[in-house]
Amino acid sequence: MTISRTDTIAAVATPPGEGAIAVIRISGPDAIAIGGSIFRARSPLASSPGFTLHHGLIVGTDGREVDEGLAAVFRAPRSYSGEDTVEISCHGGLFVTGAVLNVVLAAGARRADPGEFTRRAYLNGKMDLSRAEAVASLISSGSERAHRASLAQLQGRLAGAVEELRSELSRLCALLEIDLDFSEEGISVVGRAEIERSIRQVKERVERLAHSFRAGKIYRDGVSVVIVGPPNAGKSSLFNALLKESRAIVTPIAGTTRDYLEESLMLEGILFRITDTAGLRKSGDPIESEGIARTMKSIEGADVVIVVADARGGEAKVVLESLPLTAAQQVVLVRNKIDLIPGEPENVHVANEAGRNCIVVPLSALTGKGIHGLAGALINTVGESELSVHETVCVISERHAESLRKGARSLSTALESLGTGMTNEFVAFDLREAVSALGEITGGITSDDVLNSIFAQFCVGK
Ligand SMILES: Nc1nc2c(ncn2[C@@H]2O[C@H](COP(=O)(O)OP(=O)(O)O)[C@@H](O)[C@H]2O)c(=O)[nH]1
Ligand SMILES: [Mg+2]
Repeated sequence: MTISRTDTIAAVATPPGEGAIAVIRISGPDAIAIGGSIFRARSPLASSPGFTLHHGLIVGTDGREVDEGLAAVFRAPRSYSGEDTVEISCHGGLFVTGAVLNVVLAAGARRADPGEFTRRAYLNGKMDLSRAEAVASLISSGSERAHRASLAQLQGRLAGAVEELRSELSRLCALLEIDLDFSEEGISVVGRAEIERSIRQVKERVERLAHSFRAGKIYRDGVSVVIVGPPNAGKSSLFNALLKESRAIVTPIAGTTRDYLEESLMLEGILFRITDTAGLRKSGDPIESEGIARTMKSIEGADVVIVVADARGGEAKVVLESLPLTAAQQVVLVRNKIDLIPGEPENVHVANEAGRNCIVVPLSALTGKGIHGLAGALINTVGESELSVHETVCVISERHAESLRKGARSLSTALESLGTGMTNEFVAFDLREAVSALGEITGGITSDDVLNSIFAQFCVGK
């Protein structure tokens, strides 16, 4: 992808489909000339000041009228992208928006790449990189917490925290360098103990930010939960009871759920992606075997595995032993069908089964008794610290987390250098490495490859 910053781009900024209105965005040096050439209004766009709204007709280069609408004029640098911009609001419909966009393209604009408006906003200094990325994550937020974390990032909370740490490190660097100048005369103005304490403090904060990505990832991607167990244990019934709708087919014939179904469940503002799977048993039926193979595959990517078994039998342990579980995965053991066991206690508890600590939830998927306890158990798998980090800044991008980790590593090296009595030069070098690692979060990236991979995640028109 070659990006020229001097051409004029256009795209439909609203999602495809039918709606009351759609917005076609034009940005670049010729935006107002191009917009003006296809928009017939009482006062021409070309001579209109910024922040003005015009009613008129959208007309093709051949003079044919395409739609009636509104055009908003923004003049550089006071626009989203920092360039001259025209936003045409027309009627929302697949055909009409496509027709208006074609008229704009025929008048000289180029079709925008995904995220190109935001990329220009970044390159024009309208927003730092972390805020530009927050735009994409805000748009794709699927849960309240993802939304909250993205909005905080968009408002510059992460950028603010990172800039504070960078400026503290730069200050320490300067101190070390001043000392370097004086050291030839054998005078030391900087207490190394004091520098060490400050570096340690910054390192702790950097690590805490990096660590917040554990929660950030959960906010962003949700928690993936897989329901497994022998046929007829009541997996699909449980799936339905959890989602309170009959999405999965429930039948008394063993082996009905051959593929798997995924649905989303929102608990405490966190997205749980729940998958119902085929029963686990040796099967001669090739379709069912395929389902079982898929079950095993979906277990691999799961954060939480719910093992469902009939409370009257002892299958849970056997199933648990047969699963390819990792240490990081959490297991919830559902003892189902307690409606068939009179007097069965329904308290959620932790027990050791097949050598693992599991949360045991007795319930009845049929009557709904105990389902509430399962929802509570799912929330508990997320962990107290992950649920409470929204009080502070939360990192929601792998790229940011990696830069923070890189910064923390440089700070460790700096502390080592200090500890082993290396000269200030070495310590200052490591600090500068940390400053540049943290700088990658907010900007300082000009490499096209990195920028391309960041903005490729955007939708067209943003
Ligand atoms: N009595 C009782 N029957 C249940 C319960 N949960 C599921 N069932 C029944 O068990 C059978 C198998 O259920 P299903 O959800 O299809 O099991 P799956 O094969 O594990 O997906 C169906 O007849 C359900 O009605 C329960 O909690 N109590
Ligand atoms: Mg089923």
